[in-house]
Amino acid sequence: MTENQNRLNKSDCDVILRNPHISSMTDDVLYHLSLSSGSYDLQQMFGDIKFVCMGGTPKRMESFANFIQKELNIKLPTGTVLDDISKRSYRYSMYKIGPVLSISHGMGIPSLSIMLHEVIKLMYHAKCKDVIFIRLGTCGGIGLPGGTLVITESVVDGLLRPYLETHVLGKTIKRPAVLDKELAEELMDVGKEQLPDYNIVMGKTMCTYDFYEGQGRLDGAFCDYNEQDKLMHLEVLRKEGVTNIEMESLAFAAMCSYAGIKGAVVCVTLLNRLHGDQVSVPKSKLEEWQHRPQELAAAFIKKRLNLV
Ligand code: R2B
Ligand code: URA
Repeated sequence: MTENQNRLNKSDCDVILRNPHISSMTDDVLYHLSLSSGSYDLQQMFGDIKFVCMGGTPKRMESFANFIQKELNIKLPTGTVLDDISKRSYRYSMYKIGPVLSISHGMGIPSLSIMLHEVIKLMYHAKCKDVIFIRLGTCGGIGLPGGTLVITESVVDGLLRPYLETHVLGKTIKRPAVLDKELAEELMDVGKEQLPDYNIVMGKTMCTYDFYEGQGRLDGAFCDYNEQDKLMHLEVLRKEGVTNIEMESLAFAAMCSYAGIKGAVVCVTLLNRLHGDQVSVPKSKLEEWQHRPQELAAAFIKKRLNLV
């Protein structure tokens, strides 16, 4: 099926749903979001979404929801608080604040990919147009101090390959992990202008399937290499231009790109991996750093909405 056949009528939606089965389903259960197309008017509920912001933990995405609500000056009915739309799933948490959806994706590619399948379908059912997806995350820096904001320019896997390799019907398939360059540059410009006190860089993000051995740490339950092996490996990564390591960007970039959605990844470094492995920053500092990607996203959204 061609891209044009899959792309809905432009006036309806511009997400590419590469699945011919969905349009004939009378009820599509978005099980992990606790929503369904048969029981809810998804277009009425979500049709105005323009920005889907996601991050690992339910708490962080709740705090982003509250933050963006204040930043966009969106009033809630007196005496009410933001509601977690997906609370009945006990999997992800999701908040809608005007044109912004704030949603958690858990840790790692499998968790993110389940959520993205359902959110991409949600965009399709809701007939959303011109939606931008942004991952707001944490990472380990390569030669960058803690607190640095890294806007991902390109993504590679643990073998430095720029695509997501996944298994479908017993076959290995490869999907290019591509992010929108112009969006990344726009985020960089907004960051330089609005957040001049923060160290902000654009770089190559390595996405791994594990936090410990997968990222060459010496402090996992297993370690069959020594410190010199680890440092040599990190040095190879640094020479290849890798600026940071995290665990979701590969699937995020591959899935956004395959669905025709502009995607960006903004992560804050929690440590410089050339200096250590343990994340041991004090809680208050950690919270302050984790807020930085949210501040950049808020500044970007306000600019796009002509609120600054
Ligand atoms: C960054 O932090 C998490 C691991 O601690 C993981 O979700 C990631 O990408
Ligand atoms: N998240 C990661 O995946 N790696 C780090 O080193 C820190 C946060």
